[in-house]
Amino acid sequence: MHPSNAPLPPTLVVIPTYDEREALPGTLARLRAAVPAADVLVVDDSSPDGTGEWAEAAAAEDPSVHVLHREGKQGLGPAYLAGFAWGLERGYRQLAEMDADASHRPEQLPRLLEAVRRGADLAIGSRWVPRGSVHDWPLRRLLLSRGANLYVRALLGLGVSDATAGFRLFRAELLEQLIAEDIASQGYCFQIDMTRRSRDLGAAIAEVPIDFDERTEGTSKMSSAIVREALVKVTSWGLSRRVQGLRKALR
Ligand SMILES: Nc1nc2c(ncn2[C@@H]2O[C@H](COP(=O)(O)OP(=O)(O)OP(=O)(O)O)[C@@H](O)[C@H]2O)c(=O)[nH]1
Ligand SMILES: [Mg+2]
Repeated sequence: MHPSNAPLPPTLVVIPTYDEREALPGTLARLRAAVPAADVLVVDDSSPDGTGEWAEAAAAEDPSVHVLHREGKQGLGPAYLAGFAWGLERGYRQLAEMDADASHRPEQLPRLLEAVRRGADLAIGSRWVPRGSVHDWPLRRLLLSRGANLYVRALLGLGVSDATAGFRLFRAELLEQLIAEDIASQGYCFQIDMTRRSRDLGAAIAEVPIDFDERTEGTSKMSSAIVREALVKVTSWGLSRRVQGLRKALR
């Protein structure tokens, strides 16, 4: 736990939203109560259900809440990159990723804060380490997440159990280097891509166990296109890694 008397470095929690009008109010209230010292940036892709307008009203009431509006649904990756750029420009020293649908428990954000306080450059809230868990997920999603992580592990050897996790905290210095790179991944693949690049930059990556709850409000944005993107990119990164390894061995 983050000791409540220790001052928190300027911290921004970035929450991407698309049609999360039902889920966002509860998530935001829990987050503000759990870690009142952290600021929040909602990055909304012009949700048709009015999430952006609701977030705007919340920001007018609470100076710690901010909103970035983007034109049309452009994917999770671009939303995060825009949110990170916004936060880094404003001098935040650590920046978190969190879903709007309360799948990530805001009350467990202190675990990530503590891991970075202890020296990690990137803390990942992980479902697939001891004491990590998933609640109420259908078998299909469990198999997809487990299978994706095993595939990533076999091809990329990241040494991370939950490379697709979306509950994370980055130290600003690492994020500055990452966003200077050309990151084109859009869906889940964005999380794998950020992990891979962090590893290549020599970052200290820590996984902390979290409880992941199935969303109870709103609808999933998960799609077959998102799975396809991850499969194609992870395969091509894995192959080029093998080719590079072979080239080195033949030199
Ligand atoms: N700004 C923005 N946010 C997005 C986009 N796609 C998804 N999100 C948000 O990203 C977060 C994760 O998306 P989810 O739909 O919960 O995806 P998921 O967790 O894989 O799917 P479920 O487990 O079924 O909830 C949520 O807060 C979404 O609202 C997008 O294109 N733009
Ligand atoms: Mg979700």
